[in-house]
Amino acid sequence: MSKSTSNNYAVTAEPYVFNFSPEHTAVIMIDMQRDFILPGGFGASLGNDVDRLAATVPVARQLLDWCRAHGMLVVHTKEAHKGDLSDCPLSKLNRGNPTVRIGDQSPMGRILIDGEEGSDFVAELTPLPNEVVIVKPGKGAFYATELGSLLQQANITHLLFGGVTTEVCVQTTMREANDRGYECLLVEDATESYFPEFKQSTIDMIRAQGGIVGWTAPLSAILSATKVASDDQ
Ligand code: C5J
Repeated sequence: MSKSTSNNYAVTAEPYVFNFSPEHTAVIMIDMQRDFILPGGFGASLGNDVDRLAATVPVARQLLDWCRAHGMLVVHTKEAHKGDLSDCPLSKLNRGNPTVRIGDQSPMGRILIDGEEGSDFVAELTPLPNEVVIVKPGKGAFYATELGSLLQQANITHLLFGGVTTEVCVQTTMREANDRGYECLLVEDATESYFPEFKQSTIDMIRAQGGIVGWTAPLSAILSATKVASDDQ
């Protein structure tokens, strides 16, 4: 294989510097859907303060814009089910004995059903036509989706993560990716939880023990990442 020189980026991160090449890196924006972020959606119906999540939207947008400007593969995921709920296990449907269930009517259509208003992305984070959208029935984005084969085909080795919620779908997907050999970085202010202490614990867990799941850094560290020339095999 011929050798070419490409630009890598070195990001000041925890637990140590994270190096990546945009060519082999994808950004995965997890579940920035109205049902989790806007009043009247699923998250709000469970009694959560959705404003916490809404505050990450501009940061997530800046992250996407940086990645777009650097020609990176952009992947958006959405947690959504088929209208007949055939991909929603009963355990998920009934967990917590909720008054409002997945598939029920809400002010934004049927909750977490693909194609309904609430299952769609918030306006600021609408995918561009050339970007990938993964519809996932689980918390992890690799489970029962085409994400793994798609990343392999695109020669992706590194992943940047943002999205909601930190300790549920973001962390689950990051752990799935870590087990599959990807070098993963969570962008701390591009992710949020309904529970601030869960967000902090997740960040701590990810970067503990020398980065047992991966790295974390704020968006500012990505924006000010140092360019370093490297030999690309
Ligand atoms: C949840 C998610 N929290 N996207 N989904 O149920 O994290």
